[in-house]
Amino acid sequence: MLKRELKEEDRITILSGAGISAESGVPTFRGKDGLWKGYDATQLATPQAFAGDPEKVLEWYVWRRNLIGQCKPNPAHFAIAELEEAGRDVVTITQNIDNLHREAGSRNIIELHGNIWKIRCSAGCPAILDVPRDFNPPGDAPRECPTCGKLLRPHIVWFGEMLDPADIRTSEERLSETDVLLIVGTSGVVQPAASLGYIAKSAGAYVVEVNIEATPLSSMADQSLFGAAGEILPRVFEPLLS
Ligand code: BV8
Repeated sequence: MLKRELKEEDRITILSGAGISAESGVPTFRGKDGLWKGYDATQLATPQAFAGDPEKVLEWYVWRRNLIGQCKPNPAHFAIAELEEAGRDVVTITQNIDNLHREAGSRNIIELHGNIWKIRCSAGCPAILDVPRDFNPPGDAPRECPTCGKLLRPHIVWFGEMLDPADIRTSEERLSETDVLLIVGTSGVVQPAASLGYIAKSAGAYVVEVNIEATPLSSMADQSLFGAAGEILPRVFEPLLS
């Protein structure tokens, strides 16, 4: 499968996007089903949308939690988790907020854009709260900050918001010492996540893109594997899992 043989001592990094969860039933952002409940994510996943109509944004996340709550990890998520469980040096840097890498068993995860099952105070109180999976009504979440009473918001990086500098730093450090980078299921459009792959490339990593189609990142990749992540990843990692 890979032109470069995977070695047991390889430091492997995965940079994943919405496409790795497509086979789990989570809509992608820019694919054919890319509209979330008819909304353009870039119009609703913004601090301005939340400031202007918080109820509409919160209701959209309730709808998304309900949908994502019914989705299960697919063989792509499990293949990465199995590598980690086999003791390989694997880190997953994901743009996804669906928690499916964790639910598949991965633990070395950097969630660049947050997690849909976490909420935090919209006025800046430090606590990050978990949204109970069995909340009633399903998918909904507590509304008031227990500290200050202000509205709670998803612990998610919206468009126009900075990523956590610690996540960026940790990602950059990892990518600068990565032997093999797999860029899986991302259209390479959203910044600064889309540019992270270049750090590994310039540090000498072997870069593999896994996608159903070419993207702006394809020209940087040493090898492009076209197809569904759920079919490709188990085959790519098979030599390290047998
Ligand atoms: C910021 C949470 C700056 C929300 C998300 C240059 C530099 C810096 C910023 C910018 C810049 N240019 C533009 C910007 C602004 C913006 C941006 O990038 N806009 C885009 C639309 C052009 N970036 C930001 O706003 C970021 N913030 O940089 O702040 C700043 C500076 C100073 C002060 C203040 C701020 C924040 C971006 C984070 C946004 N939040 N998610 C939510 O989900 O509710 S991003 C969102 O898009 C998701 O996280 C998603 O993962 C991500 C990226 O999309 P993809 O994952 O790639 O998904 P997509 O649908 O596009 O593609 C799916 C791919 O999978 C396709 O290629 C498809 O072919 C493939 N596929 C499908 N099925 C399969 C498959 N592959 C394999 N197998 C399959 N089965």
